Amino acid sequence: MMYAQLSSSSFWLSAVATLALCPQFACAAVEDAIARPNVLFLIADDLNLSLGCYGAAEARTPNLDRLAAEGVRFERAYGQGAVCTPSRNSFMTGMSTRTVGIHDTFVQYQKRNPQATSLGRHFRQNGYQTIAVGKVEHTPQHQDPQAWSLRPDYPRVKSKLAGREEMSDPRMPTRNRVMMQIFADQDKTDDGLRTDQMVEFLEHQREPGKPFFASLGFHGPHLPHQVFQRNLDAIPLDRMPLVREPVDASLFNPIAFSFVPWFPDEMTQRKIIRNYYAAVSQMDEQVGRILEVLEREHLMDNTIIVFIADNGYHLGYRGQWAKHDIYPDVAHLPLIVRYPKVAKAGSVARGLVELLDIFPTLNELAQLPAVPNLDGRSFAKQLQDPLAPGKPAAYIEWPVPRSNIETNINFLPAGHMAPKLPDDLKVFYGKAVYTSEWCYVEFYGTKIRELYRLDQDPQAFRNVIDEHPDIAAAQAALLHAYFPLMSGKR
Ligand SMILES: [Ca+2]
Repeated sequence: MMYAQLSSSSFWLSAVATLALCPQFACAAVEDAIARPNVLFLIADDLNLSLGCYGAAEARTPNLDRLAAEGVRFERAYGQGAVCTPSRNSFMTGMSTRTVGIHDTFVQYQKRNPQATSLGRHFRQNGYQTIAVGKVEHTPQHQDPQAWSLRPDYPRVKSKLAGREEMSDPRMPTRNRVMMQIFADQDKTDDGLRTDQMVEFLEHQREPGKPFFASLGFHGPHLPHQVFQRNLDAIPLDRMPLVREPVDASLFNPIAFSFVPWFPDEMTQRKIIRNYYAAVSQMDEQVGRILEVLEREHLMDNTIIVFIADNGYHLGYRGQWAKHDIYPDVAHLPLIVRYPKVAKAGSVARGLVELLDIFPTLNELAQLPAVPNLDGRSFAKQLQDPLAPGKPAAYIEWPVPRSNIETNINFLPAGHMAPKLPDDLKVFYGKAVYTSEWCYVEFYGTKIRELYRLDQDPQAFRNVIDEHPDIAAAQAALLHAYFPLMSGKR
């Protein structure tokens, strides 16, 4: 906690100096001197690394790129869940999915773990005005009722769409389907309306004398992709990064994925990726609106801005146009933190972090009382020194129902083999551990093991487990220590 001590002493020196200059305690300078930092927590939905600042050449994300240029971009951040609910329940409580007992979309953490303190509740109980706009927890049922001072209703889009596009797999038209909604340039998307609510808060609803913890969960780039025509026009269809499966890729593993592999023609692939990129741009525009307001309200210096995605998304890897698994496109996420008082502008932190580390990090930066039993670890040191080491490993899990696997087996690509499924398993848990160089995967209850070398194979196509038995054993030990046996089985 060296950072907290240093900051604490400098904070008191600054407060005392200001008091000496200002005998009327109510003056604005004193309020500034004793103010804790505000927090603005921005959460994208289903966003992989398709941002300019993460090297996506054709992405149009000037506002998030600016945020990265003024803050710290984390190169190795991982989410703990493969879809919204487990991931959000994990990072909003600072606890692992194994602790909160949530692995899928259908379990409500308030029922499972009512004692879990949420980020919003903790900041509120420590003197913050708190607000959540849009999809922060997954649904109202997942909300911590004690978390928010303000929780405006989800706004409903009233604009008439300027257009739609839908593409689907003729074999599985309801399962493998991507949809897009096009909005007229002057109209409001879901994210536009949510951003209006955040702007209203920042401009008119802040409580004087209190710091705020404001969170905004965007719709974008989740399906249906919501875009303006200008977003589509700005993205070059002919330059979309199609996934090229290497010739020595391992066989498709039907246990690993929730969806039937779908390899549409190249133009369809380009369009799906272009539409996704356009949806990312639409969301980026809203980030820009919020940054403008922060500047206008003179809040940029004393606000910690955190931008993340809850989970990533496949744009063609293994024929997947979805999430729901534990491979890099889904697990490896954007994380940007801007806080000029601590974070070194324009730097890149290369050590591993997990989303569940955000809770203890914000806690440390705001110097609030520690919360016992959090699973996360503060990455505040990496904000000051991007070369500071990260965690030794990051973990994610996801259960695939047997019925999905049986459907996958019916639609296996040519030359791929169906594994024999154990008779007694209704759900197959994929669990992965990521380390600096490796991704190791097991499917509990089966004998399937996979090892990928991330520096040479970042999307995880080539299972090299037979070539590196010692490394596989070490990774397996990490995984088993973190995710213990389930029902006596691994
Ligand atoms: Ca999501």
